Amino acid sequence: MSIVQARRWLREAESVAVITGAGISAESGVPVFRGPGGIWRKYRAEELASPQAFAQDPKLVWEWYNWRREIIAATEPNAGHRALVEIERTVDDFSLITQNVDGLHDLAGSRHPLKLHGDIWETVCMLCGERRINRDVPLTPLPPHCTCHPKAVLRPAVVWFGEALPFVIWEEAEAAVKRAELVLVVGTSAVVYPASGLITIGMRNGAHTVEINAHRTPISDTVDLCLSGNAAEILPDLIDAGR
Ligand code: BJW
Ligand code: ZN
Repeated sequence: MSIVQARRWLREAESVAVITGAGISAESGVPVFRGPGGIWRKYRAEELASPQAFAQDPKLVWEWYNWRREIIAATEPNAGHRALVEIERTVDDFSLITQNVDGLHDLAGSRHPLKLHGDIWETVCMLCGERRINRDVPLTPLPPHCTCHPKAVLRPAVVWFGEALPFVIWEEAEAAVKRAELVLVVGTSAVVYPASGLITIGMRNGAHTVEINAHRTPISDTVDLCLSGNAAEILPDLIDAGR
């Protein structure tokens, strides 16, 4: 089986769900979490992306986000992000589910990316709960504070380990993979739950599943088809001779 088969599934599907991870933004220059380039200073994502880490050292965690915001602010969507916008234009029932917080799907023109893990360009007040868009790069002083109270600390509006995913977005994502005839899984190590559980839900509900990844992952043996390589090349190739 090959990309020809994937093109056929894409052409024939009336309902398509795409699940993306950090790998789709790699070609734009955004570091992935796991594997080469996934370490910041000496820390892994699992050590920083948690409420406990933030409670212990909010400045350190914000420094990590500042570093990432600086990198992301200088990037642009790549051909992979743009190919998904093209696919969205041609499929009646299309859902884009992303674990990414970088906002590159929005910038590319995707209409309604379902952001499972939040948005790095938003802050939320730990005291009053107000969410705000904030594009300051770098953000200073650290940690930033809310205007509601001198001691009210802002955190990034993202989902950390041990925290629940936004309920309504999760419900939409789950419904989308249940309806989907084709689930495309792009650039994710598929090790973080519950996001990776969406792939299994799609499979159980009869979707064809296609993984696009530079390396093999724990789901490579269970999906219907693996397309091995760079998402920024494979996604455009998928639609070239497609619809
Ligand atoms: C390319 C490429 C190219 C490169 N082209 N490909 C034990 C077992 C199972 C589960 C658990 C467990 N212990 C704890 C859990 C649960 C935990 C979890 O899953 N942990 C695992 C790590 C073990 N999950 C949670 O805690 C979640 N919440 C939860 O379960 O809540 C329960 C609850 C219910 C009710 C009330 C309360 C609680 C929350 C998970 C949140 C994850 N958050 C992060 C940070 C977000 C904010 C931020 O960005 O800072 O999300 S962690 C990080 O990982 C980030 C990502 O979205 C996520 C996934 O990473 P992703 O996208 O897959 O990236 P990588 O780097 O892993 O992979 C990149 C891939 O791209 C690779 O495969 C490359 O090969 C590929 N690639 N270049 C194509 N050019
Ligand atoms: Zn506040």
